[in-house]
Amino acid sequence: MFKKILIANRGEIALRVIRTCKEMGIRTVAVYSTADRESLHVRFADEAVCIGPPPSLESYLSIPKIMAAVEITNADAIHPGYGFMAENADFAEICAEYGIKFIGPGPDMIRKMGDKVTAKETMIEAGVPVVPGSGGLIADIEEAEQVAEDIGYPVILKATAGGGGKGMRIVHEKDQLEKNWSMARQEARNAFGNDGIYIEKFIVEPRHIEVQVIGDQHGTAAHLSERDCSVQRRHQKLVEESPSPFMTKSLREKMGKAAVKAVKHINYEGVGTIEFLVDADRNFYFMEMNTRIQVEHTVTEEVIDHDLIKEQIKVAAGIKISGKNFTPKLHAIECRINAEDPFNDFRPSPGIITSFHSPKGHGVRVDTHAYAGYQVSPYYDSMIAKVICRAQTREECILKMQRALDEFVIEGIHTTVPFHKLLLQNEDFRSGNYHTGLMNTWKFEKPS
Ligand code: MV4
Repeated sequence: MFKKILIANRGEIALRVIRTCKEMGIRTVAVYSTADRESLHVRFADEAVCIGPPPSLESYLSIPKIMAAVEITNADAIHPGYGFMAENADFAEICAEYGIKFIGPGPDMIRKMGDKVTAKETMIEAGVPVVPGSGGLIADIEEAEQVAEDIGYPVILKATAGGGGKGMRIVHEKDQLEKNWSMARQEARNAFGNDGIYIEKFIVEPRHIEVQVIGDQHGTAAHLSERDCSVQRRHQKLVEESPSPFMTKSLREKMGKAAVKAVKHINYEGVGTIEFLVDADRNFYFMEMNTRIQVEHTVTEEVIDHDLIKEQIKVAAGIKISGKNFTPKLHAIECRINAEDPFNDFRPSPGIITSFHSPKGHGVRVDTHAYAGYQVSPYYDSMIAKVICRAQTREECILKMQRALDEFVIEGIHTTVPFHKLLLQNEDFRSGNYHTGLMNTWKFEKPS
């Protein structure tokens, strides 16, 4: 087992990883920018190294600075958390060159899944259903027209280097294709330095349902059931839950099997997520694979009652997964609390938290690095807390979340707490009858 893990991250996830390391008897190293001097991850780690000024490019995204921190502290592994270095194949490669274990899959796997066309081709090989489409990169507008004609409109143009919604264009009819084709290429070239585009049939009002997976270094793979992440706004998830209210026993079996087949086919090592689009008829299609621990892993932890960071570290250390019971027992919902004003287009609201009281009690978990007096920096992600509730049923879970959010006091900045209170009263959410279009059509207002 590792003796010392450097956590190349900040905020709640850095704290989350430190907690598990402590329980496993592993020493921890925090890295921090000058904006995070007063952060809890710095205080709770055994050692802490300042790696630069507030901008991420000069601190949390600087490979030389992180590797220098590894060197001076003698850490034998790096936990990347999510975001920042988590899906940076070059970083994983440099770790390997230095003999430092990157806690996650190898650089080749990160690259393979990071290129969406390659990922899709790999899933076709594995026998996992994918959205009908071009099956590869489109060379020119003539080919785009041919493919769109064959699969039928509406179609969606996606950048192979994209993901998470970046560089996508929906095309409803033939005479809009040429314009969108050149726009998609241009956008992809500017954003990723790679203008490779592929085409898919556009699935109308899909659900985003993802399956948590784990694979060890000995070829054993398991799925840890699903999460419904359909409540999103501009590709930012707001709420996640498990089980999905749209799930049936048979669909769970089919999606779980497909996810395990995918993991086994690629010989995946680590925790990961297979993202699916699910249409109204419960057809499911592979969308992307995330090769990292995700923000919403906590939802799965609550329903299966296992520490996923612990499983992730064990697998990275070469320990076999075996005999684990990963069946979901409860219902869990996570509300992401962001320092944003939900009544002002979710505008970021950095500043000092003057008062902070987090909810407590049975079935309530709050993962946060915030406290009274904490300064929310404008330099980083606006998520300041995750409230995760668990209960026997979805109905009880919603009631518990409402109670928890009513207890949450955060003063000095705007937060998304009032948004979540309204969402929990929304009829489509309450009935479980929602899809990824919810946030486009639902107009909510500030309560007076
Ligand atoms: C789609 C789609 C419909 N049809 N692909 C958005 C994020 C990126 N991972 C892929 N996305 C989508 N791909 C086809 N063929 C609809 C979306 C989509 C979406 C997906 C999941 C969650 C929220 C979404 C919001 C808008 C569009």
